Amino acid sequence: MISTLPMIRDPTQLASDGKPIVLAESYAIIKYLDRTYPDKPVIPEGTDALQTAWMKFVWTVVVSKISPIYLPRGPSILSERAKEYFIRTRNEWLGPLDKMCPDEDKAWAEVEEGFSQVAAALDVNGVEEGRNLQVIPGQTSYADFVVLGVLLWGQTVISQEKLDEIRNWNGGRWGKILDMHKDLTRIV
Ligand SMILES: N[C@@H](CCC(=O)N[C@@H](CS)C(=O)NCC(=O)O)C(=O)O
Repeated sequence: MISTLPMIRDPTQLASDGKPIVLAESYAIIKYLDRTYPDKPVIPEGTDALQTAWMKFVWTVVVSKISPIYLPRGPSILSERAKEYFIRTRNEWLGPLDKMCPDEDKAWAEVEEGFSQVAAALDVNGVEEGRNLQVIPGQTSYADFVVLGVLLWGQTVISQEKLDEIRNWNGGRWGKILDMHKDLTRIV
């Protein structure tokens, strides 16, 4: 049984029981999509270790710091039914949402420091011709989606003013990254 999001149902591919493929777990979903639709792989051949290590790095320095800011804002964008589920389960799993981020200014400072670490890691690619906007220059891959995911989550729960501030951190790096992927990241 599927119990987490993201999940996909692919009606064009049938499993051995004749039913459409249904999958959860982000990494399994990506591997499936790359295998089934190989035109634009998001995990280029031979880069699984790199992609996974990058995901863990961004998780440690940014996602773990920004989640206590984002999560308590989650209910504000949910329907009544989803809101009840979200608050109940997050309180149970993570502790009270309203006590998750006692000092927001301090939390944002840590997030900014985390983004700076990601920017510094990208700069190792070189800074010319947008080389520091992608983990693999010239090729959007899963590792880029990890950062984009954090920014898109922000678009749903924080103010435009704060988003603009983030876009401008590290010389406007995050705004450039969002803009270069705007066709992929439109929230519908
Ligand atoms: N390892 C899973 C984790 C996914 C996950 O934790 N998703 C959360 C939402 S962001 C979820 O569905 N939680 C279960 C719930 O809310 O009932 C993946 O990478 O897809």
